[in-house]
Amino acid sequence: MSTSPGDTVTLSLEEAFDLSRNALLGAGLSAEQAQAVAEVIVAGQRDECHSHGLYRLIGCAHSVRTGKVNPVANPVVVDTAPSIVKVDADFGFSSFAFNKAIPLAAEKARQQGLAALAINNCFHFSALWPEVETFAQQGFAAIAMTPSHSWVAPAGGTKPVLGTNPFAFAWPRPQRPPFVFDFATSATARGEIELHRRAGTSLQPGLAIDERGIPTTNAAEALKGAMLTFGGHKGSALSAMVELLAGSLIGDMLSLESQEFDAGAGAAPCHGELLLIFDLAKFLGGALNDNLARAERLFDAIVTQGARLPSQRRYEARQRSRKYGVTIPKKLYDDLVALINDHLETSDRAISERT
Ligand code: NDP
Ligand code: PYC
Repeated sequence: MSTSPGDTVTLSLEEAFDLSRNALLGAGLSAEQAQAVAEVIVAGQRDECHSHGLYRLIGCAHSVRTGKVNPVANPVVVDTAPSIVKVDADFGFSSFAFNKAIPLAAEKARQQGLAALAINNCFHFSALWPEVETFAQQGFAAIAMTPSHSWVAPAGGTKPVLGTNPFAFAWPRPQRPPFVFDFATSATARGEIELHRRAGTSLQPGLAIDERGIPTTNAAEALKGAMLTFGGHKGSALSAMVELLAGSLIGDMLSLESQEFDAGAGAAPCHGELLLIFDLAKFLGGALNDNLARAERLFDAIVTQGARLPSQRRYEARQRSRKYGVTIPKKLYDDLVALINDHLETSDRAISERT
């Protein structure tokens, strides 16, 4: 670990993982769940997706402390239909349940050509790209989507109804990392606004309105008011689709219901997630390689004019982080150490009260 005069701390990926795992174990998560959650958080920080990196540990610990998250969740994978897998996350964090369901979902996609994986009853705080990327690394194309809490006003409205509802896609590429995009259907992720609030910086215009429905660039006001969708009515409709497919279709909570279930506790959203996994070989048979090559033509036509592919920044950040470690604000590092120390003090006190 090293500190710099610029008030930042640099950690190796191993140190970042140990810090995360210790914070999660200290919060009371089982070893298996802490492992799965630490992995997704460190992956976010490693790829410089700051809104879903180490800062999320604070929210995870809080979510466990509220008593809502099941710290010893035991996800159960259910073979629901020839092309449908469901996993009941047992009110633990989604990543743990997702990991358990990967093998059956991949097997079904290979058999049927297309498989749906529904995660139910999960607390969800993470980025979706690690999940679609996992499937693309096995040669599949994949889509993922999930609701959140009702923080976002529909286009033309001022009251929060929709979640920030991310949508992610991955496409496998021969001898290259997959093509991946992953974004909220709100104009930005709520995590970005929370990072602005922590840093005391202003938002770009067009992201949110305050409680009176007036546009604001003040992060605290935006968090109290409503976020806006990206692309106006287009983001609004996509967001509603996410509510329907990753909520109603899989028998789980809408963002509105997740917010009600939270009842002011401030825990991570609790709902479901839907993934669709496509087996290219099953779709294309002997034409697989030709069509992968046609896809490469598309990517070439994008990058040769100077545009970049989504995920390119992330892959570059990944290389950097592997070499130099990850850099976070010193305030965040101090908050995380304080989180671990608080847990240690609480458990010391509990032991001395018992003896
Ligand atoms: P952004 O608006 O930053 O968009 C991210 C996507 O767009 C990435 O795939 C990114 O690639 C790509 N991108 C950005 N700029 C360009 C460009 N100039 N050219 C091409 N591609 C570009 O993300 P959001 O703030 O909307 O979301 C951030 C994260 O928050 C997501 O990972 C999402 O899953 C997560 N999230 C999770 C929620 C949950 O409920 N679990 C809710 C909402 C969001 P690259 O990464 O390479 O820059
Ligand atoms: O950043 O919008 C967000 C978010 C919601 C749940 C997890 N991340």
